[in-house]
Amino acid sequence: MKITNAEFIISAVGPAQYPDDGLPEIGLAGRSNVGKSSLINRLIMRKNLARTSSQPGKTQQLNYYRINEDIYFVDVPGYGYARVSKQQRAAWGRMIEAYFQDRDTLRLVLLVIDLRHPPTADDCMMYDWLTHYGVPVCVVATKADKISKNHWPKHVKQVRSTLGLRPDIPCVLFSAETGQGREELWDMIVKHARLHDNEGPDEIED
Ligand SMILES: Nc1nc2c(ncn2[C@@H]2O[C@H](COP(=O)(O)OP(=O)(O)OP(=O)(O)O)[C@@H](O)[C@H]2O)c(=O)[nH]1
Ligand SMILES: [Mg+2]
Repeated sequence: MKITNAEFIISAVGPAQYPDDGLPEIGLAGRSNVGKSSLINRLIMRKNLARTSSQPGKTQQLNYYRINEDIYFVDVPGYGYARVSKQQRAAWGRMIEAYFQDRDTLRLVLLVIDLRHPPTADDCMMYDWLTHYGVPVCVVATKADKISKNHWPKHVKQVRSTLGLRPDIPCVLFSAETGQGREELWDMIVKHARLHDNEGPDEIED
């Protein structure tokens, strides 16, 4: 994928602030600090467009990035961070539920998991929830650079079995550090975003 343009659009706290131009969206879900923002930066080859932090739990809004005037990446606040209040957690839950459940332009959710460790109970809950609502999911097992290559298959197997991944749900190995998995992920994204394009009502072919 050739990136000609990538820009930050808005930090949205609710539906009223979501863009209304109908472009397809790819959502990023995953534990706090797992590497969602780093993944976006690597996909679009920008060092720091999506804000990354060493302070987990900092992303509290839905951050919209528009790529090539074609598609949005939506960086969703991470879950499972212990040091947030009950009220914050409840507000987070309402916000992401409203987004994942009701957003018509959402084409695919990249569920980002740390390849090094078995998925947490929160990861499993998120996977179950997304599939329950029929949201197309691609699991991305990131930080692959942190473990040696010969251990990858064992870890991928663990991710698949702990989440109880359906065979038709892909699990892509990724590293924001090395760029591994970038092409595979773009193929997935293009496929899902184009599905919508091809079905769009005003698609005229000659
Ligand atoms: N080695 C390595 N480090 C990574 C990778 N991806 C992310 N990191 C590091 O992990 C930390 C968290 O990354 P972020 O991208 O900010 O994580 P996040 O999921 O966006 O975090 P929140 O916004 O708090 O939910 C940073 O220090 C990154 O540099 C990776 O593929 N390999
Ligand atoms: Mg982030």
